Amino acid sequence: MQHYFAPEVETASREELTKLQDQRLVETVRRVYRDVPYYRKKMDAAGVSPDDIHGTADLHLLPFLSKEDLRSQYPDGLLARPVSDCVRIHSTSGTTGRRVVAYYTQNDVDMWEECCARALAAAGATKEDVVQVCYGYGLFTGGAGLHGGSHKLGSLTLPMSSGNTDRQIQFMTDLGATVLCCTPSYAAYLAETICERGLRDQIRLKAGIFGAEAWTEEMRREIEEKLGIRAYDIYGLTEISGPGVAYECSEQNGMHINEDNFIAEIIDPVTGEVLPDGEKGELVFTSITKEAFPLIRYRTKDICILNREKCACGRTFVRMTKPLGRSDDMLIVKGVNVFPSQIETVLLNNGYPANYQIIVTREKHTDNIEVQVEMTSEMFSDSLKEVTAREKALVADLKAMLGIKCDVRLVAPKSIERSEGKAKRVIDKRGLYKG
Ligand code: DLL
Repeated sequence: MQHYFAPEVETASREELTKLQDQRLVETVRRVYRDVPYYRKKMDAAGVSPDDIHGTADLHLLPFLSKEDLRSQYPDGLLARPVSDCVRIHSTSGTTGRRVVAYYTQNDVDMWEECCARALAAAGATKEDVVQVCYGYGLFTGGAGLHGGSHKLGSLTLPMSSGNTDRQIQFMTDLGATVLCCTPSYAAYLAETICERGLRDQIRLKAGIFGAEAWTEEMRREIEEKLGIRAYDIYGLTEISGPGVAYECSEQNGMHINEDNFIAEIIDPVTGEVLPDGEKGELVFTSITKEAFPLIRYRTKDICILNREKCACGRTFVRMTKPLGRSDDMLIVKGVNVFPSQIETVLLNNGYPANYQIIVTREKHTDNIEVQVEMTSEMFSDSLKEVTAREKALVADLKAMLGIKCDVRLVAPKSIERSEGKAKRVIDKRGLYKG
């Protein structure tokens, strides 16, 4: 049986959806032009006036917005409402200067939570369910988003946050959790631990909603088999609201984008040209209902394909594939967004040369990141004790910068292979992106 949270919009006709998007886009563009000087300047520079925008067909006239724009306006330069109208912030992982702060009014929180409620309902959840949320709570959007969605649905919510596997499993069994929300790598770890401890027949899970990082179909099958559940993907990003921008349905064949709130486009990441449905390119979102932090043509850097074919679940919202890669070099390690440039900054600040390599591996569902960096010839003559102390200091500085622990290996000068073209800084052995 299909569960919908908002069938009137989730199954609206294409004509109805386009009409709604046209009207909301026109209103949003007028509002940002009037209320956000940064948008006004950008639109003026591109020679576009709000009067040129009559609907989605005119979207391509508007300039793109990038993460660099957002960072340049840190923390509140893009606010379209006074701070006093806002009730919440969330923020991307990363360090000062790298962080993006997203503001929410109460209506923004309600819209976002409804998107998450739709995702839960699409995974079969109802008010009878017990939803265990083990995404992190706090600045990260995972915990708050699914928590709010579960409330909206009327399910019993277990606000576990991340970590403490023993307690997770105890609550899961004692309170009879039926829906699990966490990152796919943590789901795989929980599944393995539950099987190892012989607890499989004590859990009542029927579905899982896993996202925030790339995962493969093989991983889906493994989790589904080990836990005896159906595992659904969920996509989102802090800037656009958080999880629930798009969600999988019973067909498990692409994620439906909440088109009453977000307009999706696929562009060529190099030329910026809009590509037709079915072609692979960078996903771009325009929010059409957000009040505090509206984003116009925001470049996600996620490489995807859009599919507008009819879905057997009855939903008419366009579907996006899982992200098939990134058009920048951002890595997601242990659920945290990591830019190689952050690591380079720490190395250079500590007097190391820019000859380094970042090796990301996954063992038993846990990500590991190792930074190999060449010592200078002066450092190379240090005693073993001094080298160990240097490694320890780097581990601490990297942790402070990234928020996660990296292993550090100091290697001899000139031992990292030089490349004739672009240096290969990152070796990601996890094989997460397919396609
Ligand atoms: O990861 C929001 C989220 C929380 C989504 C919980 C799903 C569940 P950020 O930390 O801002 O927000 O990271 C956003 O994560 O641009 C993608 O590259 C990646 N990402 C998010 N969901 C998926 C997914 C949250 N299902 C960035 N598959 C995005 C692959 C994903 N990558």
